[in-house]
Amino acid sequence: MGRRQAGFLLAWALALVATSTMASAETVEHTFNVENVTVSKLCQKHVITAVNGTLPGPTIRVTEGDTLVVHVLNQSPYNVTIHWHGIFQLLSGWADGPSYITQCPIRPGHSYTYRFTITKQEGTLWWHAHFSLLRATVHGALIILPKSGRYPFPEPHKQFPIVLGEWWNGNVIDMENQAEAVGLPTNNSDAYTINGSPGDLYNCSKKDPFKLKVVHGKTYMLRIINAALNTQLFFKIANHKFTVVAVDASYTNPYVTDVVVLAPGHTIDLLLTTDQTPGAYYMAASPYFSAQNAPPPNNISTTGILIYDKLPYTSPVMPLLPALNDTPTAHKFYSSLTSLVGSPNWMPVPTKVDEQMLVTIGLSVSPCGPNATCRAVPNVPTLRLSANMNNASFQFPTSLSLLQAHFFNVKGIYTTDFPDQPPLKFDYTNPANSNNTALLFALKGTKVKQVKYNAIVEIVFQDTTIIGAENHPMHLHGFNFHVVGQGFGNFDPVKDRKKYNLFNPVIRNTIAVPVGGWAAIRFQANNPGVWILHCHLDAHLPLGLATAFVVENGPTPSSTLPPPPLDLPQC
Ligand SMILES: [Cu+2]
Repeated sequence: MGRRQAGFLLAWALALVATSTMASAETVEHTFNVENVTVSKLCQKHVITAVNGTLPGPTIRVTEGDTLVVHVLNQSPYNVTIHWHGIFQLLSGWADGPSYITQCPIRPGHSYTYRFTITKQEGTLWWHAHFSLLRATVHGALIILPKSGRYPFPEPHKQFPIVLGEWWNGNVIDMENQAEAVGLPTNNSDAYTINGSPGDLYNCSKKDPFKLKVVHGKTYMLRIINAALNTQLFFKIANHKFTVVAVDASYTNPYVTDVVVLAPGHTIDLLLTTDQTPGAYYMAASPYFSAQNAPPPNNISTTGILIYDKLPYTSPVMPLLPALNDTPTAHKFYSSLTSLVGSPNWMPVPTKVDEQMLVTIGLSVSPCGPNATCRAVPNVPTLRLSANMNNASFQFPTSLSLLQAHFFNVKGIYTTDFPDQPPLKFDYTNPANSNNTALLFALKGTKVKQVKYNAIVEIVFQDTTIIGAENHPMHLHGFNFHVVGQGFGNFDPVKDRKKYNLFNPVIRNTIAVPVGGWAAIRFQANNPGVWILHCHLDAHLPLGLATAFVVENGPTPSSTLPPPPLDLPQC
């Protein structure tokens, strides 16, 4: 065989290998029946709203490049929408799902088909309801497998989704309506859950904890999702270490730790090596609570059990979890993550910033509203608790979605005057702000920020101590962003910018802004549409901790948002 022929054969063999491991794009189709079902939990029977009768709902598995088609049939008595958390929705903004932002809700007895292609992302994401508090029980994992069939780390023996949740003994829709009527946030939850089960530390929950059966000496991938509504969660497995390899479906430099923390909305992919004495070990999640001047949450850990194969049952070892207010442990984890330069879909940090924004986030009070009596401020029935960004407390529209208003040029639904800077400069993190009534008030409105196609946006989120500082997990739809910096206290534009990581900052879709501190993010607005930016604590979203980006069309058909699908729900 001549050298040329051998070279050809080698090229052919490589091509064959490439075609055999590269998955070709497919259409993956699901039907979601959203319906009320009766379940037993914490010693009682409850009626919950769930997808296809399960909690968590069905796990969706796709390969990058696939088109996902989900027919949502709303057989529940409530309005519902489904959001595909972390999916870019390139030119498919009509499928993003937040109610009154990209669509009107799907009314009871109606249906809507979400259809979108998953491009340039792989890893663990999830789907959840984006109406009222329904995501408490309407959520599930969305796993995007790499098109190449390969990970930037050794192939794990097996992989498992671990969905952390939060449970209320009561109807969450009624709960939100009651809280809204009197201008207060919703009540704390009654339990946390791992894959739907509260676990051994809760009453009537010993029968059915989540069990993960493993064999000794293997490496497993856990795809952890925080689907809780209002609570950041620490997660540990007794005696075991983790190697974090991705967060929010973006690869990270391998980070070894025995504890991780996830804010609502976050996901973590980690590798777990079963290298301990064969036995039973608890996995456990407990709250990280940073809010000042707020009632502390339930502090009973949810547990599951890691069980090494072929063993007589032994009583599991319990991990020692961080304290409820262990901000140093949470911050160490969040600030130690870096992106894996050059890994699939990795993007360098945009350097030239077109839109520079400093945005305060925090609590406030706002008008109670006509014909209502509020109880948020003693003896002042005209004021409700609210939350705001740059002193604007977001009011959701009710007659049309923002995306429809933008696309069809309907005036009067929103205004484009969301401020780039706080309207009033003050010492944002001075503890004395908590009782400074001059800073308390925020007006309601539907203010958005409009940007040109492909604009580079930098947002510095600045927590305030008004009413009380708190770590708010800020989630942006439609884009990932680079977290170029974060810290405590007031952002210092000169000193803090010098310390930005512009080389390998972590890439996320949700940033837990340090309590009484700041975080700086950058993204490129390369997706025309309307994209909500909001606190992923469901206690704060209806209070108004949100705004939206209206991203204009670009110059070409491939940078222009197509018209809505014909079955887009009507308000
Ligand atoms: Cu918040």
